[in-house]
Amino acid sequence: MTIDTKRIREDFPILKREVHGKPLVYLDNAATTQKPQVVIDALVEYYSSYNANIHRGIHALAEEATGKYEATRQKVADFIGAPDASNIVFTRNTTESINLVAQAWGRKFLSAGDEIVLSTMEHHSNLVPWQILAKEKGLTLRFIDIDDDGQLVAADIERYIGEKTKLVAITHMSNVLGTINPVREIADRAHQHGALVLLDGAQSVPHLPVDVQELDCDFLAFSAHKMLGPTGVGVLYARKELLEEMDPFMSGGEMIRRVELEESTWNDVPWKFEAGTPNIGDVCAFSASLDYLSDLGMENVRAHEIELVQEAVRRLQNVPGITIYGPESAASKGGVVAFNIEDIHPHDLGTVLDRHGVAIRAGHHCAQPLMKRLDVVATGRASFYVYNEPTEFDALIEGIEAAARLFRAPVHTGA
Ligand code: C6P
Repeated sequence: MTIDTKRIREDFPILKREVHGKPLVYLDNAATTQKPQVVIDALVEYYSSYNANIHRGIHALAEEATGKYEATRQKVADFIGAPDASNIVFTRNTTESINLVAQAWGRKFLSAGDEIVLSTMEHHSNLVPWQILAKEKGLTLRFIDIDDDGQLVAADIERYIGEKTKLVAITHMSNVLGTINPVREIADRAHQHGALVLLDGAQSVPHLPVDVQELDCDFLAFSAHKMLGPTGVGVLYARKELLEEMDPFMSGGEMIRRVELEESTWNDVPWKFEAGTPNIGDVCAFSASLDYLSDLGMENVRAHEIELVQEAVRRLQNVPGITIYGPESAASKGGVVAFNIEDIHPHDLGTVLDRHGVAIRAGHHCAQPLMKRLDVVATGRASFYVYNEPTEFDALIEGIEAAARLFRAPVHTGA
């Protein structure tokens, strides 16, 4: 393996626990990842040694907290190759980052007849905000479809990104199919037509090396909790000119320069978009997650997940009646395997697996239009991260065999 999982697993206290008397096999990393001790310690350190509000105090604690919070902003910028810390806005999660763009950019710059290009594999977070905006403004939404391999249809990219397109908002990596989309090619085409590009990086930034300048995206949204960090911290990367011309999203304290009774002016970016007291402790702890991933190296994280996904697919393919969704080639796929097994509802499978200590996700994965496109109501989904190892697939397969025994005739999958 490219990554020393034995050593890494020692850093994650939760991996030592048992579930229903079985060792925990955590395969629900696309939902949220576990946290290493350094991140837990960083959170405790904030509350036990420098808890203070930021940007307003002149005492030592406030200065320490402000320094750490702003240093994390720089670290995030470095992690995704952003030109400057001022390109980084802290939000609560990917969902809020996308809503910020819809409200602060979309409401100001889009008007009736403008088109937004999305895809049929989008998470609800990159769908519903655009539906609401489209209704309000009279915009048209266009959808790039997927082919049988779970990849975007190239002809749809050509057909839908055109003169009327003002924004292409697309996932970099699908949370169900695992598909890694050709976002640089999409950005090139969008820019030729004067459109902007928003990437939903909720699944890509935690799992692949991502460089916003190489990808040439205008906006990138992602969440700390999916990359070893605390919940409650999201990131919006945006080009600085865009942040400057956008309206505020939320308003109140912190985001202002000068307030009069009747009107106000705005703070510099990125603080113009961070109204009120932010999630200081969690942002400071996020710094430790970024260090952890940088020390591992994102190329190594990606290589490790390719190995895991290949092995998982190899084992799962032997299960009678299984359908696996998404690209066949591991090179086009992140560490996610969604599947259905004939005669076994994914929720039943998830429940039986839980009794075996195996945590997967079962359901629509906040991608109901994609479920409809795949003609299923739900799928099971196993998703991997840096601490997973191929030996854990034994428990996954045993759990599936147990579910098959419960819900239909016995099967023999072999190894
Ligand atoms: N997907 C999953 O189990 P938030 O909840 O805001 O941190 O992330 C939203 C989000 C946006 N885009 C994509 C591609 C995502 O995968 C997610 C979160 C989780 O698949 C929870 S639904």
